[in-house]
Amino acid sequence: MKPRFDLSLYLVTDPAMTAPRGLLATVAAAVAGGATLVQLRDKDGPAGVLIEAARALKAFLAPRGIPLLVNDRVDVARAAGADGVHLGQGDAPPAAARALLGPDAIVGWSITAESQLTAIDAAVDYVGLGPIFPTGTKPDAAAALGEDRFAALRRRIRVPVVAIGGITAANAARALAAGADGVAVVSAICAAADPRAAAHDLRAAIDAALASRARPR
Ligand code: TZP
Ligand code: MG
Repeated sequence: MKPRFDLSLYLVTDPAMTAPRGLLATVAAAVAGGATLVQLRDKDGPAGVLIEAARALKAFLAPRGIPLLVNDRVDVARAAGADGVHLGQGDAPPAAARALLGPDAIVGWSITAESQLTAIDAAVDYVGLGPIFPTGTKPDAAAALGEDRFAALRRRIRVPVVAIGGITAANAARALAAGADGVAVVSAICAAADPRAAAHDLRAAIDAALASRARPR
């Protein structure tokens, strides 16, 4: 069965930002603070290093019921027994990943523009939409969508959507108000002096925003 996944506070790791503390320690702190999903993202890591890192993360996360996804690398996800992949426009198409990983894998897909909406097919479990706000973390990121464009695109997507790009505890509620089901963050947790506290602050902002959205007006 496909594992249940909760997009509400999605940690995306960065090798340079997690280096001082260590990847596993940073992920553990984020989980203690309330992260619900983890993506191993390392654009330059050799396959062997990535597989080892993914295996260590999977061993930590699985007993806690938190799925592990791997950015870009279907081969690494498969070798490490990760729960799925997160793919972008330049990666293997979702249907190809699905064929390799099977029906139970979680397949995420990045969308940055309206022209990409038609490529969302049945293999896609959720969409990462962004950047919603300006970000310094991804130098080749498209220009920030802003909340209004984000909301307009989100309304045309039938699967769950996680917002990404420049999200912090201070603006997470705005991403959720624009229709996101959750927020994905890199620097707000990985570069924080205290990643657990940072995740906790995000968690509080998200929970408050989701609760106010659920309340009938
Ligand atoms: N994809 C779109 S923006 C982004 C990615 C991976 C980087 C988000 O990083 P941050 O530090 O949360 O702005
Ligand atoms: Mg990619």
